[in-house]
Order: sequence, then structure tokens, then C-alpha cells
Amino acid sequence: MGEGRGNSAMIVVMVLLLFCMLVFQSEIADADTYTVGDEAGWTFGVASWPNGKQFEEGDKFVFKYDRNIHNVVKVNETGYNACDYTGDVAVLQSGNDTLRLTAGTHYFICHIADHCQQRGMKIALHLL
Ligand SMILES: *[C@@H]1O[C@H](CO)[C@@H](O)[C@H](O)[C@H]1NC(C)=O
Ligand SMILES: *[C@@H]1O[C@H](CO)[C@@H](O)[C@H](O)[C@H]1NC(C)=O
Ligand SMILES: [Cu+2]
Repeated sequence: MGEGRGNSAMIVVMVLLLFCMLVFQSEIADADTYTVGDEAGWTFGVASWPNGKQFEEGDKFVFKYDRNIHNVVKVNETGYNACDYTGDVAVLQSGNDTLRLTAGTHYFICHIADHCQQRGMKIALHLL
């Protein structure tokens, strides 16, 4: 009798473990990949692209652009608002950069010519 109860407790634990693994897996599979700016890519006016979209921790963002005329610079909120950056910041310039982002708000600008200041080539991505 005691042994029977032990076995069923074991089964319950195993079912719970399996359930947790499934939930965990589906959360990973849930991560989406977005092409920033959709078909147009990372270009002028991209600032409004995130409007109405919901991003989640782990989502991937593909920045596609002509690397001869654009770049992608990760900045902080101040840099985003001022279209500026200083110091050691990551400058992406392959023309096809994929970033997996964590929860929080991430800011990117194009630092070529007046693209950020005048052309809306900046983005704030908020991930839940
Ligand atoms: C944010 O970025 C600006 C411009 O690059 C820089 O001057 C400032 O020190 C940064 N602030 C923080 C808190 O890192
Ligand atoms: C962009 O990069 C991804 C992987 O990082 C690759 O699968 C894809 O083929 C690349 N696309 C182009 C147009 O280079
Ligand atoms: Cu640009």
C-alpha cells in the first residue's frame, strides 16, 4: 500500500516535470523573428514600424539595409533622443544583422549623415 502511494507520487512528479519541459519548450519556440521595417528594411521612416506590435523577450530582429549608406548603432535613451552616441558602442554594418533581444527597451539609430535627425532612421524596441 505504502509502495503504491510512493509510485503514484512519483508519476505525478514525472508528469509535472514533463509538463514544465513542454511549457519551457513552447516558450522558446514562441520567440518570433522580425525583419525591422518589413519589406523596406532598416531605412528612412522606420521609427514608426514598432507601433502596435508586441515584442517579447527572446525575439530576434533582423536589420536589413544597404551597408554602403546605413549602419545600426545601439544607443541608450539619451542617444536615441539626441541622435548621438559617444564612446565604445556597438556599430553594426554588415547590412544583415540579427539581434536577439532581452526584455526592456532597446534603442538603435543609423548614424550616417542626417538619417536619424531628419529621416526618422531610429528605433525604440520594447520587449516584454
Ligand atoms: C548615454 O549615451 C550618451 C550619448 O552617447 C552618453 O553621453 C551617456 O554617457 C550615456 N549614458 C549612460 C547612462 O550610459
Ligand atoms: C542574412 O543572415 C541570415 C543569418 O544571419 C542568413 O540566413 C541570410 O541568408 C542572410 N541574408 C542575406 C540576404 O544575406
Ligand atoms: Cu542611414
